[in-house]
Amino acid sequence: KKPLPGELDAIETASRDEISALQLERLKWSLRHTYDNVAPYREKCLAKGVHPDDLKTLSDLSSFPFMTKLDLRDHYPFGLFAVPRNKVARLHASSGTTGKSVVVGYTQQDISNWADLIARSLRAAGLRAGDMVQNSYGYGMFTGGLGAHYGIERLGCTAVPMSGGQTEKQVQQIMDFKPDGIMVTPSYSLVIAEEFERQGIAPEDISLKVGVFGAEPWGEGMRAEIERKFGIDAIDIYGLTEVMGPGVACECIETKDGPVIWEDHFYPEIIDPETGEVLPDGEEGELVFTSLTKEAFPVIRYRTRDLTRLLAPTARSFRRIGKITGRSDDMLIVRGVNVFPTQVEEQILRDQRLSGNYQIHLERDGHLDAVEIRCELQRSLSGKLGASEVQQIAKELQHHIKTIVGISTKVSVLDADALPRTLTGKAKRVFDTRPKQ
Ligand code: ADP
Ligand code: K
Repeated sequence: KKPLPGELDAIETASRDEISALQLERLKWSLRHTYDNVAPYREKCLAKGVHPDDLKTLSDLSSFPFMTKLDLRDHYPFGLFAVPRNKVARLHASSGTTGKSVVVGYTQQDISNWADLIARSLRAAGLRAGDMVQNSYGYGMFTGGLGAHYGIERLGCTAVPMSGGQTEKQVQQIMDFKPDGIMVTPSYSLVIAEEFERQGIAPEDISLKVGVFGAEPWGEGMRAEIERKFGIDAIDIYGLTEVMGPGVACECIETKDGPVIWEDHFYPEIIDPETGEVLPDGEEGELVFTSLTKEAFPVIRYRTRDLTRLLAPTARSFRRIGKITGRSDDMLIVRGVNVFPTQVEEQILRDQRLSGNYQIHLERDGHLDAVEIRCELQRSLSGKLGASEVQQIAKELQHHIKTIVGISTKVSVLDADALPRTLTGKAKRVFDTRPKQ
C-alpha cells in the first residue's frame, strides 16, 4: 500500500522551503496572468489599490481581492477566462446561485495538469498502472465524470466509463470485468452495495480493493460502512468546479486522515467568513483557493464557502484539509449535485398559478437524499381546481426542476395559505433533517 521510493512526484515529499519557493514563483505568475488577462479582476485590484508587483511573499496574497461565485455569475459565461475562447479545449459547468450555471474552461495544458493530479490522487489512494477503475461519476457538464476519466487513463489504468445510475449494470460490470477501483459519490456507493447484498454477493467476492469518494460530505461512520460492505479501503477526494474539479485534494491510503491539498497547484487559505481575515492553520473557517498553474480560468482567492481547517502534513509534505463541516452560504448538496434554494424558487415563480411561498424538505431515504418541494396555489385559484389540474401543476414543476436544476423531487401543491408565513424576518425555506456527517 505504501508508495515505493520513486513512485511519487518529487514535490510530494519535498521540504517546506522547496514547496514555498515553488508556490511563490507560481503565485507571481498566476497573479500577473490574471491581472493582465482578466479585466474584471484587474478592476478589483485597481479599486483596492493593489498590483501584482506588490506580492513579495506568500502572505502578501492576503491584501488581494477575493473572487466569489457572484463574480462568475456577473461575467457569465466566459467573462473571467484569461485566454481567447479558441484556446479553450473544454468547458464544464456547475450550479450558480440562480438559473445560470457557473461555466469554467480549460486549455489543453490545464486538462493535462488535471489528469496528472487525478492520477496522483489515485496513486495516493493505492491504485497503480495496470489496475482497472470503474468511473461511476456522472459524465457530462459535471467535472466528476470526464475529470476522473482522464486521470484514470493518465495513471495507466483501464478506465470503465460507467457514469452514474443503472445500479444493476454497475454490479454486473463489477462482477464481469473485476475492476480494482471505483470512483463514485459515497451515497450512491451504498446503493450499489445494497444491490450486491440483494444479489447475495459477499464483500470477499467483490474484486474492488479501493474506492475514491467525493462530491458531497461524508463522515467516518459512512467510511466504515462502505469499507465493510465492499471489503475495500475508502478514500476521500475533494474538489470543486471553479478551482478545477475533483482532485484538488485527496487522501492517502496509508493515513486516511483528510485530503492532502496538491499545494504545488493550489494555494490554500482559511479565512473568517465574516471579516475575510486570514486565520492560522488549525482554526476553522472558510477555505479559499488560488490556482498556481491554471491558464484558461485562473482563480485568485476564490471563496469556496466550504468550512474546514488546514491540518499539518502527514503522509506527504503538503497540508491537509479536515472534514468539511458546513458551508457559509445556503448551497445544498443533493446526491452530489449542488443546489441553491433560489434556483428552485426561480422555477416556482415562473408558474403564475403558484404563490411565491414554498418550502424545501430534505431527508435521507435509505442511503440517498430525498427532496420534497411544498408550494401553494394562488389565492384566486385555491379550491377552484380539480385534483388532476393540481397534479398537472406539480408534474410540470417537478419536470422543470429536474431538467433545469438537475435534481429529482417530489412536488406537493397545497391550497393557498397552507404554508406558514413569518411576519418578521426571513421565511424559513429549507428543512434539512438529513443526518449530519
Ligand atoms: P464536485 O463534482 O467535485 O463535487 P462541484 O463543483 O459540483 O464539484 O461541487 C463542489 C462542492 O462539493 C465543494 O465545494 C464541496 O462543498 C462539495 N464537495 C466536493 N468534494 C467533497 C468532499 N470530499 N467532502 C465534502 N464535500 C465535498
Ligand atoms: K458537489
